[in-house]
Amino acid sequence: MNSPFIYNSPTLSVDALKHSIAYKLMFSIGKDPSIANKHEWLNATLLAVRDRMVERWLRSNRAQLSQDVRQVYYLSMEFLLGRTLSNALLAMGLYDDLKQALDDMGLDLDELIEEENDPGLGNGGLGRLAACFLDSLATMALPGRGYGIRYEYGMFAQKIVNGQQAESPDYWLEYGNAWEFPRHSTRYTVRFGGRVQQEGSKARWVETEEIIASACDQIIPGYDTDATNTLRLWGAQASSEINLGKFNQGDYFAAVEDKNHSENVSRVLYPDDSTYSGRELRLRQEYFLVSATVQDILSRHWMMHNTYDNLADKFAIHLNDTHPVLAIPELMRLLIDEHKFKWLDAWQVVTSVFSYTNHTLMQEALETWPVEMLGKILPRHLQLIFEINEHFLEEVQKKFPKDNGLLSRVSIIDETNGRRVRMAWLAVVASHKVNGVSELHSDLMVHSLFADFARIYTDRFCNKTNGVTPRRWLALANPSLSKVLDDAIGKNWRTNLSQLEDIKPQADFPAFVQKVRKAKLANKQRLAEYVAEHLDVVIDPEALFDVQIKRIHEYKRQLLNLLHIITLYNRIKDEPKVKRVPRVAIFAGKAASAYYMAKHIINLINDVAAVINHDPDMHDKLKVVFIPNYSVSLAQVIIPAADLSEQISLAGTEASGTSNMKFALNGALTIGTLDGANVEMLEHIGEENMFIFGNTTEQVEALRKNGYNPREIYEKDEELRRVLTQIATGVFSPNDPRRYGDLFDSLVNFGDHWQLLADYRSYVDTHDRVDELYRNPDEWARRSIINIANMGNFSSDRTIQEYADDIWDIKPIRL
Ligand code: 26V
Repeated sequence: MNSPFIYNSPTLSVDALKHSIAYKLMFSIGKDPSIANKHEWLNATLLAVRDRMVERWLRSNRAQLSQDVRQVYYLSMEFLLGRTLSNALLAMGLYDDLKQALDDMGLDLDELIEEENDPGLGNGGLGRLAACFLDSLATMALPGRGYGIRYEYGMFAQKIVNGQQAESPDYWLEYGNAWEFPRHSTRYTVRFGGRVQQEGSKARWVETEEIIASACDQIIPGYDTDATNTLRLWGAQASSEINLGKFNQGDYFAAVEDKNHSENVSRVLYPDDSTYSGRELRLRQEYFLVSATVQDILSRHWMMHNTYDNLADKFAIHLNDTHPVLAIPELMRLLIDEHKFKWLDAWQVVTSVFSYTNHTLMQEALETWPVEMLGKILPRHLQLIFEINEHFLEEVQKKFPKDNGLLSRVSIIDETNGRRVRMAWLAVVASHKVNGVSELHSDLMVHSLFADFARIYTDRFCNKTNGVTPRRWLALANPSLSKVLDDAIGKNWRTNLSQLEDIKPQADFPAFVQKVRKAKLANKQRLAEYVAEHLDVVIDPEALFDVQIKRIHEYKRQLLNLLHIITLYNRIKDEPKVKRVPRVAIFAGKAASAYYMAKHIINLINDVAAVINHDPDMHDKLKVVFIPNYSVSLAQVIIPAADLSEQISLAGTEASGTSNMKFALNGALTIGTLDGANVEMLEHIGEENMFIFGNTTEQVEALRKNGYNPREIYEKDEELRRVLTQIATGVFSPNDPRRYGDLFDSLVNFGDHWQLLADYRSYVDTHDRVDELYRNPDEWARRSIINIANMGNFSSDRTIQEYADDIWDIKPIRL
């Protein structure tokens, strides 16, 4: 390693960077450059880069304070940020200088970038959306802050052992987190338990257990602007370090037990996005987030305005799903109990500041808490929720005196189900706007889950179709394609994605088409290298890369994808000599650890992969890979390499999807159902440029209603019958032939809840059309370009602009 003090390429910025990195290494990390390891160099680099963001940050914050604009607080239990270094370099235009600086010091920037950990502080779509939103807010200079929890352990790490998912803890803080600013003096007490003491009309919440929430800030840089935002994450600290009583009695372990109990609140992310678990620790986490956040919001407001009279003018609070819904009674409590508000005045504030996004209609993911548990952990909040409910039901009764069942259906307290608090109902009642995340989803929302509420509140519900940030999902993830785009239309698409339309005319120019194809090939090579290195499977970059990466869920139907792959396997087996389009089927995704079926599907994918990849007849025709430990960083490698994007959920079940957008933006063609945002993508991209198949939401519902007979389909479709029989009889699990008998049963004998069999034939036939098109590479590339060109609408900048205008009423700050 060269000495950091030999400067041999002196541009000002490069020199300054070298100096700062060496300085950080020695004086912040305390390491001699001659013996520092790569994590220490990485941390020194992160700190040097961070310094360069701080100035912008301070300036932004100062501007925000002085302009005294209304701002939004985005509350989310999850933020899936992905790696930060590369994004910060992109935002500040520092990549080339830093590359040079590190090169001069004998270090490779790209290697360091890969060394940074990827904080998995989210489950999937909802958490990643929150991260895209922060990026857009910052880039558009919109005044907003994210609030979340600083989990010590993120989403578990996934390994595949004997074809099965194995989970291990993800301690993402192993080498520290250079990006964060611990705010040791921004601390709030969060209370639990105790009881409510009534003193006349005044309620006092007493005898509580206390935990300290301590703030950690991270800078969210905007792209190519001085504007930045802040993500504030709360960590739990025990209110007293050790129990002195027990300590003095010599019981040291018992003395620290209480401390552990308190700090468990921010220990680990709940890695389950499929079923709502009703665990007390989860409830404590949710309250921990919102109590600290609402206290912080009020204290900041007081600092700026010295009054609480103008709360609703100055901020909006957004609830990312129902997980932070306790912010509603928490704000009520603080206003009434601590700041002497009258009930109705407090309610007035609440209903003007809150808004809520629904991200799923799936019954099993909807949060409801037992009244008894809420009463035990948050007695005062339960009382307030009852009061809110009373006021609300009274209003409904007045408005719809004749509708008999209505009151019990809309009551925030579900009396039919062992008395539970319906968090989504509370969110709807208290928010001035409620949105879904795609047109189809928003529509279904007001016709199913919230149908009664849509009658009560006629202008509360709206749609905000999701989007993704082009900075991470095109500029960072796909430098090869970005370069082609830059050469063709300039660089401004990064902040104005609609400009991609300007490449449309070029779709007919062979030179441009060749460039796009070359970029795709480079990305496929990059992925092939990753797969060779990590899975020891050789895949051909010329083959069709057919990709499904997302959480493993029955409704997302990875199993349908697999049925098609086995169909192909059989066709090749039957006619090994026939020339075919070579395919690589690529899967990645985690299954919640208690979700038996999802884990079983992972097992089957790997078993099928083992058989196919070892069969000489399949050689060069078909390969299957399951890439373990899916993450944001992996997505950035896989998505740009995809030819075909699998978006095949049962119509009416995927609220929006966002990887569908990332794939198309990177030039993959979509095979998909008319579900979530696929529907709107179709409107923009055009039928000829997508592969749409399967039943529509209406057809799905009709089948559900009028009786659906999967066995009949199984018996009539010969190819399908063969595939299912193979699965059931152990063709892919010869050592354990009954292993997948239950999967067979669930499809053929137990109703096929997700209607895979109903869509199988149209799916397989559509895949045949995919093959057909892939045989014509220029035409494929042309359609891929049309896809890219039409993705302008799906930037999260567009989404955030709509939230800003229609929900939050916020305007950019001037810098
Ligand atoms: C659900 C639950 C259930 C209770 C326990 C904890 C927990 C944590 C996360 C979730 C997430 C379910 C909602 C979700 O992620 N929805 C996804 O949101 C994306 C962004 O709007 C959307 O694109 C996906 O279609 C939707 O599935």
